[in-house]
Amino acid sequence: MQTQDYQALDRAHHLHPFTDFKALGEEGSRVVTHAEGVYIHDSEGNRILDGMAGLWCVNLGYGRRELVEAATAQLEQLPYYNSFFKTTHPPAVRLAERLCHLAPAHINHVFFTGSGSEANDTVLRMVRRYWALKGRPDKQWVIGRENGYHGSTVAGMSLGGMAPMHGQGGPCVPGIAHIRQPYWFGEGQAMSPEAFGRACAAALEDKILELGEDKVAAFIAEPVQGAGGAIMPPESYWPAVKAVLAKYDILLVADEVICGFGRLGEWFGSQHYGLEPDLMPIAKGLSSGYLPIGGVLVGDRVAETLVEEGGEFFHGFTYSGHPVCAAVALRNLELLEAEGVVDRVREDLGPYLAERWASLADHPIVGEARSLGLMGALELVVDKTSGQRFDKSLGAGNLCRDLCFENGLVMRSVGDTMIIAPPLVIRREDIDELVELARRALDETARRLMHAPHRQEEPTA
Ligand code: PXG
Repeated sequence: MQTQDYQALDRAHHLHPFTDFKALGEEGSRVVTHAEGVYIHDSEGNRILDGMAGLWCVNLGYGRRELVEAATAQLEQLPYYNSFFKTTHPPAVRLAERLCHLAPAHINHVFFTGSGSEANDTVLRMVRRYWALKGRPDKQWVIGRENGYHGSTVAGMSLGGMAPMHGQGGPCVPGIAHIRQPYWFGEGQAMSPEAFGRACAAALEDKILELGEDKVAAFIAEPVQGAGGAIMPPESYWPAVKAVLAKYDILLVADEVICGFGRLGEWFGSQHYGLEPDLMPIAKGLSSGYLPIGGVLVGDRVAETLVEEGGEFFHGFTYSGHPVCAAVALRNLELLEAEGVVDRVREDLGPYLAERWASLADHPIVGEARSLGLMGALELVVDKTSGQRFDKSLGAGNLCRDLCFENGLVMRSVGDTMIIAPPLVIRREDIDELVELARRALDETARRLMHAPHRQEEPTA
């Protein structure tokens, strides 16, 4: 089949996630056919540097034989069995043990799911169950953040703070509230980053008092917001949030679906910020995306109550701890460990990316270049000194993303924020290439937009 044949069938039958179906049908999808290392290849013969590790997940890069062999061996041995009704199987047991070994010392249990969204559905049920068992069934509210992302199931999107998602197919799950995000570049520049971080934590306390200080079960947040725009909070933010949660005895859920498994140079993003979460939803990098698997890592406080006082927890999925997915995840963790990938991100690749990425800050349409570990963002602006954004109608971010793709780089856009999160096995020379390709796309974006009429947004009052 040729590209056009795939596109015609795709248009006729395939409804893509997060997609304007009609617009895609008119344009035609890009057909990705194979991949190797940090590169994907399309049906037109283009080789493209994957600056997004698929969708923040292919941490070990493409084409790892070891993962293929782990899957094949397990498919032959036991392709499926469940872990309901008092049964288990070796891959689930071994993966559970390995995960708890890698997790912080106070985390010794895991509940498996098929995805990050299912992990967050599990979180919502588990925190409410925990407080009910503690004799405090009034502690029901969960606080999330505007522009946070926790998945696309009904509970996942309700916990997340993506307004366009809330606007479709509602109403959301009751008992979930949101507070402002610690996005200094976008919302906090009237203050110093440190003062802004504290103000965002104060918003958490205000919300708790508004809902009732005895009524809040948990706070859920990504250590660094991923889908919201690679937003690293000011250093003052997490310590202040932790203090508020301790004051009102509220559980912390650190959503590690993106930050986990080395992205920020630690096994879990929580460790970078010194968080001690009660629950950590995981997915994506757990299997480097080779097969779908997720879970919730459960700290001792919650686990002991569920185990000792719980009786049956009426929750679970057909594919909870799927043996083939678990075998691949286990092998993935072994390889990340054996190859020292996480340490290399922290000690070498993260600092190297930080230095090279920061070099883009001098570009005329870049208002900020930030990174942590192997996650980076660029803020596109029409005027560097004022930080003024391009007029929304110009779609600067999407234009830049499309130009990247045409020039051999996957860089994602969230509004006018450009994002990278490459495979963790990227080498220094690939980072050089990535930065070079990004600069070329910025040049071309600037060339096209600087001549466009209405290039800047009307200042708001
Ligand atoms: N939590 C976080 C922090 C995520 O980033 C999920 C939960 C849900 O995981 P599943 O496996 O159910 O998709 C995610 C997923 C994007 C993008 O465009 C990000 C995600 C998914 C799809 C697109 O950045 N993150």
